[in-house]
Amino acid sequence: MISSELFERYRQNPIVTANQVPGAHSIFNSAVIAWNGKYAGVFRVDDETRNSNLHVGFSNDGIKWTISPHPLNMVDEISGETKRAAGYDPRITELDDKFYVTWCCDCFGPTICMAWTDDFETFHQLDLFLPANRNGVLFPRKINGMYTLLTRPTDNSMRVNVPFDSIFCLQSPDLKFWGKCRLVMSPRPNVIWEYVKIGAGPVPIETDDGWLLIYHGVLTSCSGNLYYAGGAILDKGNPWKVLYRSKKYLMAPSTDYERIGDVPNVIFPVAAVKDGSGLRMYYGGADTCTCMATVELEKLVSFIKENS
Ligand code: BMA
Repeated sequence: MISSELFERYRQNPIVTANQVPGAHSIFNSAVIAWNGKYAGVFRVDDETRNSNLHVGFSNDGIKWTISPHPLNMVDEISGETKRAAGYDPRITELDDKFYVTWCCDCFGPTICMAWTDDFETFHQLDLFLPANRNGVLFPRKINGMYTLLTRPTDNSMRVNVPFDSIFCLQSPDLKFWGKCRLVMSPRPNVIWEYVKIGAGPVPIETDDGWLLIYHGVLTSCSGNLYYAGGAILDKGNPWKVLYRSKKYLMAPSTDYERIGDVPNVIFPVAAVKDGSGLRMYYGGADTCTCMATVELEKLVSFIKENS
């Protein structure tokens, strides 16, 4: 038995597999957002050279997706050039009538990229963040007049274990100058499922209790890293202050599509979309496919508070 089964996995998971894009090796860790009464997404598509690209996708119901066969190009706001958006693990934030995509690319180690679009056709890329850095997640509104981003500083060891393990918060008046760096949270040594490292997952959701943050937590075992979903509530005005944080994980890899794949035993949450009183969480399964699970928002917040 895995956990309290707080989330209900979609029965026909995985919802997106490599078969949906010609030449794809895998499609996972992909971001989804409600858009114009439908859904839009930015998908991580690893190709047959094992490079990671971003592709846009559209869906009427958030479940059956049409994904562009072509990697996404971005207009670089600095140089004016159009170039392929190589990278991985995108998130999408709706903020001030625009959609901001944050993702990770390799530039002297992993770092965070950011771009905006208002039509999911043309994407305008902004400056890179300082490497090495991962899991950049932009809040969906300014906090005290400042754009606010969660991030995890890391080292430049690309895709292996990192000595930096904690989530930080940065603020900016203009999406260009970032500072006011604050530690949000570190792994808790006595909470085994997240003792190695943690990273922000979906864009935080504002609730009466504070910002709901779903994150990933990593446990290193004899057979490698296991990735779990965890949950915390952050203070609304001071999001670096953690009000509640569940000692129990929210979801653990347990199905075949989470346990078997390129990297086994991985649940990597990247998007959470409100659906009435519920939440749809989109996550990567075993670094291979894209999956969905649902939960009642109130139930999730209570679970985090009760297990804090
Ligand atoms: C992280 C990232 C993710 C991946 C996870 C599990 O470091 O590379 O893209 O899903 O590892 O392999």
